[in-house]
Amino acid sequence: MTDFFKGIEPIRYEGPDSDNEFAFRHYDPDQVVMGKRLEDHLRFAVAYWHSFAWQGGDPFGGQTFQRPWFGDTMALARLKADVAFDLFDILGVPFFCFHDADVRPEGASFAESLRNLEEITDYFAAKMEGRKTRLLWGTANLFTHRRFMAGAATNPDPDVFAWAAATVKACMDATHRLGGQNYVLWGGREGYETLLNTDLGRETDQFGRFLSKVVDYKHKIGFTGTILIEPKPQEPSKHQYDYDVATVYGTLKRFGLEDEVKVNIEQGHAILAGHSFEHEIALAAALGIFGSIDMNRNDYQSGWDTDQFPNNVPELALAYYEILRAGGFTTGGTNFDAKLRRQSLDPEDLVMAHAGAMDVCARGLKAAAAMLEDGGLERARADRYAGWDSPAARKMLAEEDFDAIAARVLAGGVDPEPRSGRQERLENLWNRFV
Ligand code: XLS
Ligand code: NI
Ligand code: NI
Repeated sequence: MTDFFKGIEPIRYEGPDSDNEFAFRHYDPDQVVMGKRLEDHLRFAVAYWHSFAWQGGDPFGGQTFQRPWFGDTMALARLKADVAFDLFDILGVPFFCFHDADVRPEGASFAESLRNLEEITDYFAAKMEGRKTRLLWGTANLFTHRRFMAGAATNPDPDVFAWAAATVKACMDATHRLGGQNYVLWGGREGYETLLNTDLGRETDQFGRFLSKVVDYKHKIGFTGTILIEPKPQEPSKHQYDYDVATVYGTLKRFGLEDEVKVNIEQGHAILAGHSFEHEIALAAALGIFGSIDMNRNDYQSGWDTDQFPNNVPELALAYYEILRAGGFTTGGTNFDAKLRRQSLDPEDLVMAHAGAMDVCARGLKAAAAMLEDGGLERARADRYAGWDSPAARKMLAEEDFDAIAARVLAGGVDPEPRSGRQERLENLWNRFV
């Protein structure tokens, strides 16, 4: 153990009445809910970038955090890994996630960056031995360096496409080597700043070709994890091509990849796209592409991606309700793609931000499970659509053309009677569990 978190013991479950700041009040990893341990339901992951690489800057000011591992050497990258695994141990999280740029210094050439990544990958592999922490997903940072300012796969310059492809190959190799359960593509720069200089058709074609190559490479190396796209409507691009779940599904269908690629849905991105988190999850589940979640909220007033730790149990109850209805996570999990506020300087802040977020998620999931077990919402939903169970209704959907349907309506056998949607009653029901 390093001395960064000195004096902080591993966080344990002490129950709702505990006043120990360094304890879980709701997250008991071994508690069985709907036949599964909470740890196996929630599958928490710590995001390396916000917790260990981000320095606290905002558009008006630079670094606020002073961490002993900040700097561009391999020795500091190893120290960063040591501290990161200390945090994983303190929290008892089963997973973490990283980008290449979070974990290794950028080299003077592609080859040097690759060597650095491979060295750190070996270092991670050694640290993971004898530990429970696994890799939820790996990904490539194709947005920070200036070479990616006009996109990666969608760049007007084929050399950038090539650089991006070689980078994703390296990150998929690292993810595969570490037994990662998913590989994520978030295309922050895959979009445009102005249509005046953009060939939209060409760029989206390029994106499809790139994605097909990702899938081909996955099969070539025998990676059995899930390829995930993380939708976001904008920021940093003015318009991002992976706008939301519906848009991503359209792209996957267009390139015949809907059985190969799923989505990683981030709460803050859903809000930026004008949706609720549960909407995005429910739609992905309905389309058969639900994969994983990034569990970080936006500020509802600010209109950008503030990446805050979750703290709203009723909202999370609805999100986990949709996840449980869809059968729960398979390879996915709950990744805290969340960062401290830039004034939260202390090592304790990093621990308590995660511990509190894990408690909030546990409360949300338990409420969701209770709502499902109660069955009231599902009964009301089934009742609302019950008319479609009749043989006549099924026949209409499957076989009848407009002439046949119109003939039945004209013959007087059809006379719809409006029924209450019962929204307030259903909201009252939800409120009973949160
Ligand atoms: C940025 C994204 C990013 C992805 C990983 O808004 O959320 O952090 O999760 O590249
Ligand atoms: Ni994210
Ligand atoms: Ni985000």
